[in-house]
Amino acid sequence: MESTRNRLIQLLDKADGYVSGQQLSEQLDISRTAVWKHMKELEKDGYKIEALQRKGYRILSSPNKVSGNTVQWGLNTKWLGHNLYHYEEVNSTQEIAHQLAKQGKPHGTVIIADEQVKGKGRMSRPWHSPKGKGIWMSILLRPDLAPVQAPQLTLLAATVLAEVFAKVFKVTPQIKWPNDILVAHKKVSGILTEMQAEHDQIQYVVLGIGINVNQNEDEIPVDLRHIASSLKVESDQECSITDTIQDLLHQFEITYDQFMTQGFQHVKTVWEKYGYKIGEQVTIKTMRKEWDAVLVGIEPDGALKARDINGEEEKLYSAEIQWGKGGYNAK
Ligand code: BT5
Repeated sequence: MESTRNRLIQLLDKADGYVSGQQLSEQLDISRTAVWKHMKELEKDGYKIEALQRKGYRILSSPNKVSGNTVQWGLNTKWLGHNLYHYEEVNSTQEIAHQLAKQGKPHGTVIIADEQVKGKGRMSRPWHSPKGKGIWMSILLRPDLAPVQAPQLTLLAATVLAEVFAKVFKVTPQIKWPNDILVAHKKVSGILTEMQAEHDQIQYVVLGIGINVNQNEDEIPVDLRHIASSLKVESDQECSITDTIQDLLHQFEITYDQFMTQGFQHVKTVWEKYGYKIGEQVTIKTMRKEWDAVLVGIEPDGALKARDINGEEEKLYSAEIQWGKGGYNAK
């Protein structure tokens, strides 16, 4: 939605000071009265705008709420999130992303909700997405990749989340294969990658990202409290959801573009730096057998590589990984 209002925000954002009504009306190709009306709309959205007679307009502050405007105001990306949909309440941003994908919406479209009433994890597991407490977001991608490479995007997204959590929240994140981000052994974020493919070519991918940002401990459902946490609990700071979305989109775009031009190696290196239990001994359980092994790292096809006591290496695509007694298990 490159709407006039978004472009207006971008112009004000880029300006170092005031922008005259005349300039805005020329650049946006609308009347000065229309410019003024847009300003009134922005004020309704919570922006504080200063309008001085001979100087023009200046944004003094943006509202502390998530909206299409607030996310795009100051968003430092070239293609990601320029087409952005924000909803107060949805069943699942994944559902909406699939609908938009089928309508032909472009690569880089982003869908964000304040609340999901049917948020979902893998294998239709529920994902708790309470109002205003986290980031519930889906990114529509149209990568020129073969379907077997899709898991790389999950791994890539995990590295982006880990890097942003470390930098912004000053926590020590770990990535638990295949799709969880943990802080202090508890899950603060999960990724759900869904794909539509035809003739050995990806049509589109919907990358769902759920992040517990501002929940207090007692706001995490009792049955999840032993395995789940929030960035607020772990970092002791409440953060702006809008700023965090912007940081994530900025970092995601850089990492994605680098991956498309230079390949998987960088993602692999960063992933393994944050990889949970990498280099450590665990017990692996599959349908066929159970054995002790050391987790070695990840493979370009998204598999987890493990080495058993005889030095034999095996690639895992689906397995239960256990450590210690009653530890938190990966599937
Ligand atoms: C995931 O699944 O971790 C993927 C979560 C993806 C959520 C995003 S939000 C935006 C987009 N729209 C959606 O509808 N989904 C995506 P999985 O690995 O299957 O983990 C699911 C399990 O995590 C559940 O069975 C619970 O045990 C646990 N869980 C549920 N809600 C949680 C939460 N808010 N925080 C931590 N753990 C949670």
